[in-house]
Amino acid sequence: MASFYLWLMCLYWIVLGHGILEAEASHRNLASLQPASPSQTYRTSYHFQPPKNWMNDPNGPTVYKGLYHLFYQYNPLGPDWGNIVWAHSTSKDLINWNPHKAAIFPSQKGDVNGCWSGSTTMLRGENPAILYTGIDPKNQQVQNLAVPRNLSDPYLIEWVKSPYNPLMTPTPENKINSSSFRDPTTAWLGPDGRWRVIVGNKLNRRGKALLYRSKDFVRWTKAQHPLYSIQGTGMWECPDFYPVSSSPIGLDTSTIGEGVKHVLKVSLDDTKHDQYAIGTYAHSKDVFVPNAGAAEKFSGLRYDYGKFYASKTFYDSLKKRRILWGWINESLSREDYIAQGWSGVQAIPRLIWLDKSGKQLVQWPISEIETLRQKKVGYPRTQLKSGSTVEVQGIKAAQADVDVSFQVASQLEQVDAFDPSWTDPQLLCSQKGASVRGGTGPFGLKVLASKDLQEYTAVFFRIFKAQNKYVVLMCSDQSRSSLNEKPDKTTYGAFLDVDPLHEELSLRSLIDHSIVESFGGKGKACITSRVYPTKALGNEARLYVFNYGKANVAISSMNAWTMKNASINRKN
Ligand code: DQQ
Repeated sequence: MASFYLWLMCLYWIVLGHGILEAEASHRNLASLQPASPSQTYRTSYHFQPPKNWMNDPNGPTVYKGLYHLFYQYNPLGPDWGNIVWAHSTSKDLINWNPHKAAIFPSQKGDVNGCWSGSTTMLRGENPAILYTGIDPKNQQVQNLAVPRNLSDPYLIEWVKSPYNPLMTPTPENKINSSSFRDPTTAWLGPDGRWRVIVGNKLNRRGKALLYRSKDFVRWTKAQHPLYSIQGTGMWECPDFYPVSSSPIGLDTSTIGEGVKHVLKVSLDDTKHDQYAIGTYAHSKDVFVPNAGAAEKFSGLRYDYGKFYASKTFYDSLKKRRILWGWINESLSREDYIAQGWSGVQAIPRLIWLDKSGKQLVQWPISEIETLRQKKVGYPRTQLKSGSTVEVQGIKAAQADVDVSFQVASQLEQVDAFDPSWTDPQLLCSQKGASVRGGTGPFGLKVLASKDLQEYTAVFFRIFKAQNKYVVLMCSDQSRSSLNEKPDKTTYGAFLDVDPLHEELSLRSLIDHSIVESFGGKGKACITSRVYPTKALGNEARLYVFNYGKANVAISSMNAWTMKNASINRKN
């Protein structure tokens, strides 16, 4: 650690001399080329997005001196991917954000062609350090370190880079492909006092989480074996590795011990899905051992079955919880998002923990989002008759939070049979969309709907009877979401591990102009979609609850709120 602090002292001198100042100047020049007036039509009201331009992965979210920090991949020059820097915002509540100048931008040989994704680690004494991928002059992916210049600044405005960068490089000896070596995780400290970090990689078609160890966070040695790898999965982007327990109380990233399970998440470049496995971290061998059946291709477990990628968790030491951030990209064509002048939003931060079954994770929007709830409409218990579509009136349906619970236990006589060959819920949802009548279901919500129902996004359930259990399917059907033919309207779906005979079926949707972020079964399955209505815009948008199944269903409770605008440097 001594060498680390010595380096930090030298760095003050070097940086104050010239390095950062020159880089800042060129950064400002680039910023002046940004397009003047981005389109507001599909901008969100309470999801995080910069005022204009391209945004992708959330980077290194953390909390420091009572302030939350979000860094993110950003193109200061325009609405398409490129010229990537780490943009930076801070917040007291994870909802309202203040923008700062970019924290990390090309200024060294080790990142002259881009500052790609990475993570923050709290070193001893709660000092933050960022490991990130730099793109070097040969366009090789290398791993770099940056630390705050002034630890007494809670805003962490200035970051200085290690003169030892790059700290991890691809070489012919280590057989690392220089175009598949990126996105270091938050590091964790082993019982032997050494830090560990994983970096995403692939060798041929084998996806890998390469493991590195270090005593001082500066000199890193590649371990003989990866933490984990799977043949045939392609490049693993943005890996994440963290401990969980079956309570919403989160664990610090370095926690190990009896009863602690670990999650390995990877963002699969091939499919653009964030998949995860639950298992054990065998720390004496430094390997991840997935639970039986959890490994192969991550057995289909996803954080979100819609649009949600390159996600990252952090341990919120303020509130003792683990929080998940994820990037929701556009469903517009490239041509259309460039014309729009911006691209990409961040999902609402989610609390994440292990389900009591131990088989999957559960997610729920952080409670701070409820401070934006404004006007509430509540409905008493009521029957939703077969074939009915009822408007939920009295709220601003284009920016709303709606939470509804259904009871179907007494309505399962007419339920359709489940065919065991139906293993792909997305395919099943696209074959059995919102307008395909079933025994019990489809029932759920029609959101961002036009008054004439020419446009709507349907988020709904459908129940089937398998041999000795009921199967619940949760779908988000975008096929009618817009009269505009051009956006991608793929239907999404997930199986939901809820027993409808004994449990209510809950659905919460966060609706925000062009985002529908839905949580089924109290967060056991999440589906996020981007939609671009042409009629159901602003005050013209409507919200309906519907039941197109043959059986009636009961709404046991339903509350809906208009959401206030968060202050995120956006339209008001
Ligand atoms: N985005 C970053 C990469 C990462 C990818 C570049 C994932 O570091 O692998 O912007 O979206």
